[in-house]
Amino acid sequence: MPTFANPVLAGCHPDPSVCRVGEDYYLVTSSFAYYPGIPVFHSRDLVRWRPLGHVVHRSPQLSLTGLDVSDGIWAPTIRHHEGTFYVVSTLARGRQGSVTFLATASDAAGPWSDPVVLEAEGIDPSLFFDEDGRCWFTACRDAAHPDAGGPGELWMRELDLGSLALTGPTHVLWHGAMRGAWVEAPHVYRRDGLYYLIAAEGGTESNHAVTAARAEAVTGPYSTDPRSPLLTHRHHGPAEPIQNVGHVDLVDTPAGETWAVTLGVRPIDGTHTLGREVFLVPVEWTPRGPVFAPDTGRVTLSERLPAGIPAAAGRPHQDGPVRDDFTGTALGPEWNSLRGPVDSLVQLRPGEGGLTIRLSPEPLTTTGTPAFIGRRQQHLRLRVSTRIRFTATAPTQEAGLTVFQSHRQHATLALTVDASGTPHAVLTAREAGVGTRLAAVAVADSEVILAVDSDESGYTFHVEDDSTRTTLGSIERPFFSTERAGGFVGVHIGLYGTGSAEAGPAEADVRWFDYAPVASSRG
Ligand code: 6LW
Repeated sequence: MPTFANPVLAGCHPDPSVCRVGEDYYLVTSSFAYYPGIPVFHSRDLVRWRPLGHVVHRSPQLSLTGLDVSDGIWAPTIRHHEGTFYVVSTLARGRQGSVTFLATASDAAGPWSDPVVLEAEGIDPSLFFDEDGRCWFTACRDAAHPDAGGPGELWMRELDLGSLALTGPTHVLWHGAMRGAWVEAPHVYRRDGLYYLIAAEGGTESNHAVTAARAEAVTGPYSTDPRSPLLTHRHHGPAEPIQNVGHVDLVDTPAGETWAVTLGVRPIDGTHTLGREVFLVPVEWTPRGPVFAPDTGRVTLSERLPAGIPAAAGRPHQDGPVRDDFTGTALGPEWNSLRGPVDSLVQLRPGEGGLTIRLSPEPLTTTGTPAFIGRRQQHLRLRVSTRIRFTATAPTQEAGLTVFQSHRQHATLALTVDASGTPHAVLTAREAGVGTRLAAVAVADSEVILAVDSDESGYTFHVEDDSTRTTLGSIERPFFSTERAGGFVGVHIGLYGTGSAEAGPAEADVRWFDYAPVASSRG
């Protein structure tokens, strides 16, 4: 039986939502404080996903300034109805608290509309288009209900498609199946005349689970599916390669099957660094409701291909080009900045190739927009390297590579100068905001290769000039894990440049950036 490899989208892509239009599937994920926001992917087979664009791609569609990297844009839902794509999402923990918004587009690649703010409390919004053409908005919020077994409450209101405003009464739908746990990530589906409300419970960590309820009318009353949880790895033990599964969205295929996308993580010895990734799971509808992974009862690293999909879809993914020499007219879709665009700080050199990084006084340690671009780490075994030319004029100027978990937790391998003006490459680790200089080596040339090797044990940093290669040191992998750093994101690896205002303007030239996966059974 032809199979494919899970995850279908590796690296930090949590809270997946999927819809189908004819033969085409579209998927969105959370993007937190990274910019552009809400990546949109396209697929014809549910297995191979290609980046298409972003929903939040113009500034200032939404302001992410001042936010922790794990706050910001959470859990979008994508739907398509009569020629229009709809995405609803929340800007969580922003300056005005949590703000729920809706954006529309006729082409999922964009341009997307400016966000329309919805008067909606809570997070994890979703839309359900019923057969009569009415559109129902659901989300989860703090419960203030005597029946609530936990802090979460799923609620619903109608969305008026003309005015794009919520209208009519609020319907309280459900408080979950697992007493005491927060219920979130609701999506409504209609099957054989019944409405199914599928949610996540237990939190996005090891107790994560999929639960369900159903009703005869879209607004309820919903009764709990007694089989809940319908999918969880919470009891599978630490040897299970995929953990924390939950937060599903379902899609029907043209061949008549149903599949779910779910988030999950691949820990090693109890910690994960790549973030929550997207896994694909078969679903079978029965008179009692959906059955997830009917053959195995679990999300697996190898899964049968959806019906009607050619075996070629299951072959190992062709990774994108290893080398980015920045010869395009824009940065590729894999590149992100923090909390807003960096057009004035990180610039392509048209015609010539390469990248200019203008050092910014904003360091990586704040919640602003530093001169930084990074891409998700999607492979555990990996070599990232960059050829960079930079001559600092003061020790407060630095430019180089960063392995970035958050503004409090990251490592930098930077070109700078010491107090006597001698050029150095310096490896620094920052944990909980406290920086520790781990190693420094004098460099003879202003142009060097900075490199980092990642594997199961950690990250090892090197500097190379034309004649020598020096290893500065290693940082153990758990240092960058979500378990240690907290929050909701995985590692980004990228380029940055920072310098104090007194040191004056300075630029670093990046010739190229390589992202080279190393063959590994773990992907
Ligand atoms: C997401 C919610 C969650 O909105 O994490 O723990 C949030 N639960 O479902 C961010 O991914």
